[in-house]
Amino acid sequence: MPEVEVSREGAVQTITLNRPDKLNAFTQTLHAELHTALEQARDPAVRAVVITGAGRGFSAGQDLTAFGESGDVAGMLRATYHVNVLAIRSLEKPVIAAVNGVCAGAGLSLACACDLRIASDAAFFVPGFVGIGLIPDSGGTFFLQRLLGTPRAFEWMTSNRRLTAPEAHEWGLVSEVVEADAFPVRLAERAAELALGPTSAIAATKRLFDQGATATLEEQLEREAEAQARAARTADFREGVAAFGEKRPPSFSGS
Ligand code: T3D
Repeated sequence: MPEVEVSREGAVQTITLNRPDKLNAFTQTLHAELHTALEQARDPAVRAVVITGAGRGFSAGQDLTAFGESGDVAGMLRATYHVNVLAIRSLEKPVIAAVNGVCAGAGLSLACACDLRIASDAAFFVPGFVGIGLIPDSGGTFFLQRLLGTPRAFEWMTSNRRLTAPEAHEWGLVSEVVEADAFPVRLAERAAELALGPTSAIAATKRLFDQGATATLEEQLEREAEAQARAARTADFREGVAAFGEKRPPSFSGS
């Protein structure tokens, strides 16, 4: 059985982590298959990506039965988690973490690497790392600090407190909480909505926010000016303005 399943509905590619018996904990195979799936998502025909989990988990992080097998923890992180986190950030389209269930350790880091998080009300979030004497890796310290602010992120990551989906929403960790029964439908709706958007402008927005995290105002103003000049040359911009003038919804092609 594949440890990652990939499906496509229109312009939306869904990547499902598929080790439900182990709450989709990461193995070398899962990392490799996730990487292949993220490579497939580079196809320009894909305009939104959803990452979710099979069964009652999103992901419980590293499979602890296979932890540090090679003895080279840093090397393993670089070769697996880092590659996939960077692949998500470099995808020129929105990536949604559809947090269907428990989300812990590096599973939490992976969800935070995505552009937005939508949670089922059955989901909960657990730092995991501190529970076994580790630090939040795979971008955990980077993304959580930005999403939650240092005091809250630090307090949470050092407490191993279990956060419910409504609490995660209140904290701004997830943008939406949906009743478990309605989750697949709402998710498909939100992903389709994003896939119908002006994909290249959305990709540029994603890149600018990433760059903005460490830029000066002057640098960021310059990047925005250049990106806007490119956006103003796209077919989607022409279509957006035409649709506005004709008082109809725009039909964006993503180009
Ligand atoms: O070198 C490196 O690898 C460094 C990288 C580190 C990255 C990390 O992610 S470190 C953090 C690893 N994750 C954890 O520490 C979380 C461990 N899991 C838990 O604390 C709990 O399972 C949860 C809070 C996530 C969920 O609790 P609960 O009660 O809902 O489920 P459960 O009964 O504990 O788990 C269900 C099954 O999944 C169970 O298997 P079994 O007994 O039915 O055969 C459990 O052992 C398995 N499972 C859960 N998490 C993991 C796991 N198996 C392997 N690895 C796991 N991480």
